[in-house]
Amino acid sequence: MTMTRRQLLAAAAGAGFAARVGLADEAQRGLTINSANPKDYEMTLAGFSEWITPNEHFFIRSHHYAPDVKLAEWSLKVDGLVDHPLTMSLDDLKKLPRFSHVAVLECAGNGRSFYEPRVPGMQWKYGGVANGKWTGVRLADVLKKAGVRDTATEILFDGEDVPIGKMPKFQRTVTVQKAMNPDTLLAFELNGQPIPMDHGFPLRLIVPGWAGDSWVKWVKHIEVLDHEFDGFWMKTAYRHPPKLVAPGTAVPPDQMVPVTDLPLKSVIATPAGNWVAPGLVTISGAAWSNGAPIAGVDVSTDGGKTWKAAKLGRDHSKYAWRLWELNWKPGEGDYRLIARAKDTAGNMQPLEQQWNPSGYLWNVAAPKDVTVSRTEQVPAASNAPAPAPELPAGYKSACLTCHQEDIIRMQRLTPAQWDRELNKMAGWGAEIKPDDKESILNYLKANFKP
Ligand SMILES: Nc1nc2c(c(=O)[nH]1)N[C@H]1C(S)=C(S)[C@@H](COP(=O)(O)O)O[C@H]1N2
Ligand SMILES: [Mo]
Repeated sequence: MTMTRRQLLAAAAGAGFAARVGLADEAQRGLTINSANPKDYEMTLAGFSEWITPNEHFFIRSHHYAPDVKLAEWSLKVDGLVDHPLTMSLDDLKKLPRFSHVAVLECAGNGRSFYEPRVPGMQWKYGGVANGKWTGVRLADVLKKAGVRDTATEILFDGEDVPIGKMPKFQRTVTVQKAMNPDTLLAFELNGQPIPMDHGFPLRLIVPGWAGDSWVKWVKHIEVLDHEFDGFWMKTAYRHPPKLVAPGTAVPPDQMVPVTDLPLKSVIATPAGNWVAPGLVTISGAAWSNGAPIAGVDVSTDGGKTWKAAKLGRDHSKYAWRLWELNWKPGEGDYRLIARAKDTAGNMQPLEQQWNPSGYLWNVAAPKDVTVSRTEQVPAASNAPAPAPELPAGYKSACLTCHQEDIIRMQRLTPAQWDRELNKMAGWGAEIKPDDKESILNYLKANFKP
């Protein structure tokens, strides 16, 4: 593939950033670095042209720093409401029957950056998602071996990652019903390789059809409960309102429900940019759901007035994404592309996005504007680096000891949202001296606004 001048410039800019922060490796992997550490790496649009996402292109979402798990010291404990508490090595687990699924792993917050009004959190664009082949054993087989009691209602999973500062530990539960579903796995392989460390080596939970927050990485402890677990990541985070709320509404967590199923969605992978030369153009991408079969993807090149059915890719599997493409022969002009997935139950991808307070499950059929012309359209360059503002006192020690400025810069919040964020961070252990608080807040509000 030959690169356009713009792609070359983008690649060069990426390499420069990578060299500065010592991440040549990841930049070469073709991931966009949202946060260098803890790692939040986004898959690029090119990823939606491959049915199986190779391990090195797989997005990463870690709330804490990745642990360095040593297999020799690792074991899985299963206890709580069971007749026979278990301690299992990876070899013990591998003696159970093996199963594989090609399944989409998508972060609940994927697409959050497109919400209006804006929502704090990782500002994902399209690439907080990937499609991999997961191999492991059925969670149900492990639970049956332990003898789950009838009173069990949910199963708690605990990973090896160590919280940053005073952040709550990443612990999540799934219902007994979903845990016993034969498709729910404890996986030790991704695409035929041991699960890479960033993705949960040596064992992670695979909950096909559900958003990524349930796919606990580095699993070392499974506890069977007969009550609702009340940890932060279940009772406060990863919840959304059960019915429509007006954009911008604050909804108390106890009036929301946990995020579970992935919504029906498609993403346009090509054309990747906003300019193409006239001639034959392939409009292509990927579509997925919570496991409901994709019936088709309709594509419009006139902003939704008329639609044509795309050709679906050959490869498919219940929880996997389906590639699709449509050949298009446009003349010069301005076009608005929209791809809209539908499933066999008759559901259609929405043309308007419903808003929710944490910006989860963004799945609108997003319009993409493309100019077709013989001469390349280069967007007005905003290349001049903005002069670096002077950092307020105490900012580095309060904010940049746990993470870099990348994750702050991307938020672009209102003053009220920055007030709440800084209080949240103080609660999570950021050491903000009372005298420094106001100047830090002013700095955030002035430099990272919507
Ligand atoms: N132990 C642990 N498991 C975790 C997380 C985490 O921070 N710690 N992040 C979750 C979230 S929010 C997502 S979207 C997926 C991301 O998986 P990946 O990094 O393999 O892409 O892992 C989930 N499992
Ligand atoms: Mo996530």
